[in-house]
Amino acid sequence: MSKKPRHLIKSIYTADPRAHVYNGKLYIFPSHDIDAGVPEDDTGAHFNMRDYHVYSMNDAEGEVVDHGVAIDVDDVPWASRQMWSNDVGEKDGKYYMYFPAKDKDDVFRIGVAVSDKPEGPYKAQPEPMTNGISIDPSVFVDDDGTQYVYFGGIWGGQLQRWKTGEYEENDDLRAPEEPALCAKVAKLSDDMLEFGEEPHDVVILDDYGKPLLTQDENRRFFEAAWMHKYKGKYYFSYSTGNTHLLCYAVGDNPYGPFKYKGVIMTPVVGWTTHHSIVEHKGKWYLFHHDSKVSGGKTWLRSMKVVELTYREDGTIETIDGNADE
Ligand code: FUB
Repeated sequence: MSKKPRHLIKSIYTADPRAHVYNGKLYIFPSHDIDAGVPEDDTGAHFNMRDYHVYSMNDAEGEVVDHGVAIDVDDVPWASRQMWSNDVGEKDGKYYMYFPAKDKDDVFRIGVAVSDKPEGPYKAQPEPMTNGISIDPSVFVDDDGTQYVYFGGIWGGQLQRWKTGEYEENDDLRAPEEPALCAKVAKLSDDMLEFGEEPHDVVILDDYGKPLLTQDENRRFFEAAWMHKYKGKYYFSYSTGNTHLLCYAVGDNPYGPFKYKGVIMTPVVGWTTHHSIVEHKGKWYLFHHDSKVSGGKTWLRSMKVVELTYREDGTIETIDGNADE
């Protein structure tokens, strides 16, 4: 594969692709963007998605199979709107989709839905997960089989409303010179339906061992948390949101702290940037999205893939978000 990103699907709009290898194949779990006619605002109300499709590929260069709708917002008893970025984990042959949506009080919560197959259909649990707050859940399985979910997103993702541990309708972030709000991580329970522990903060440190500050908008966490392991190190990657970068930080265990290392991808066309990183058949891939196909409409994105290159020292070569195959 050339090292320029290529679009995977143009028949419908797909975003936030989370990729995993199940049964030897690449499965992709994206959001399904639609033109719902909701005016654009700072909370992201125009991202008014209502269902998820699942995709699979035998390899990253190959054909993309659309398995159709895996679950719709009407199938989720507690949800009202905005089915944002989801992800799917596996245990003992069952598949668990973690997804955010606004509940009937317009608060983002994270729920679980279960299937016998990666492509679904998925059946939702009646209530969101306890402590399942904010957006963008992603699943990471460590070599010992322990499963973790990373999650959270500021601004429209409402993480700032949980600053005190309780929900408050207050969108103030921490002060500019204070440590930035962090993504969260928690082990999953044995039945995969709840967290098996209180969520921890995912702290990102600068070169001097100090947590990144709220004002450090080119490096601090905004949304799209993802974890992968490369040569025994834990790579936490994420979007910086309003500065439109995909960045990464490296640590020695799944909880961190993680030391900031650099930019994986420069800004793409569109406001959001989002991704996953996965190894398949001996190569590493970055799945991501941009808004080129829709002519720049931020809420109508299209998923893409590009091969990722690690340098000898374990750092990642920065990819030009604007280049195309
Ligand atoms: O797709 C809706 C939201 O946009 C996601 O949850 C964010 O990460 C951003 O990509």
